[in-house]
Amino acid sequence: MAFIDLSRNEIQAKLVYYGTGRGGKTTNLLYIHESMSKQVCGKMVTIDTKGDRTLFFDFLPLSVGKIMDLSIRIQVYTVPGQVMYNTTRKLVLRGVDGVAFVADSLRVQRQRNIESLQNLAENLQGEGLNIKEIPLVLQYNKRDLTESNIPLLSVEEMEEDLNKELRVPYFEASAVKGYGVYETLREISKRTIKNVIQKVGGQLER
Ligand SMILES: Nc1nc2c(ncn2[C@@H]2O[C@H](COP(=O)(O)OP(=O)(O)OP(=O)(O)O)[C@@H](O)[C@H]2O)c(=O)[nH]1
Ligand SMILES: [Mg+2]
Repeated sequence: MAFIDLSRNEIQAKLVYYGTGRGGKTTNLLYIHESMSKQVCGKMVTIDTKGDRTLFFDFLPLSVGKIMDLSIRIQVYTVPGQVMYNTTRKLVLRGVDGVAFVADSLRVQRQRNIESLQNLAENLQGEGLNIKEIPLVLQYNKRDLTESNIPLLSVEEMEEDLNKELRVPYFEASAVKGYGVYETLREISKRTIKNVIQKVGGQLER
């Protein structure tokens, strides 16, 4: 939940990486954690995993600079993508300010991507939020596999499946190689902070 702490001159916002199981949410955070300077990026906490499956969530705190003397802190979370962990996803989504939706480019995951986005819309609605209004970006992950023999969805197909109505920015990415990871984070952070400042500003004026 976004809030302003005037005693510490700080704004905090919550960002959630959402998407189907094994899509690459945790890998995005690991890449950010390994490659960002320690001044920006705090300690990554991973709560409960089984192999590479997130069972609860990952958490990464970022300090991304200042706006008008206020330090901007972003708390980044991932949800467990596996269908059966919906209760946990709802918990992690509580108080969310912005979402990066990580879609898996593997063709076999086509329906799961669509279902996961629908699940996001439903869970946001449960929080009183509208997927068409919340800061949101899409990431089409695993694009490095275009050079393999594994059947992938084209970007046009993913746009048709996921972004036809939303019309939000999308990024082609490879979380393992690191491309598209920062672009995704930068855009969703920018949108989220802008939104939070509007919300917080509105609260201060009241
Ligand atoms: N080739 C390739 N593999 C990737 C990429 N991103 C993630 N992976 C692999 O996909 C698997 C799942 O990645 P995770 O980051 O754990 O996926 P997740 O979305 O956190 O999955 P859950 O925790 O189950 O929701 C791992 O073996 C990763 O190494 C990518 O961009 N390219
Ligand atoms: Mg994970």
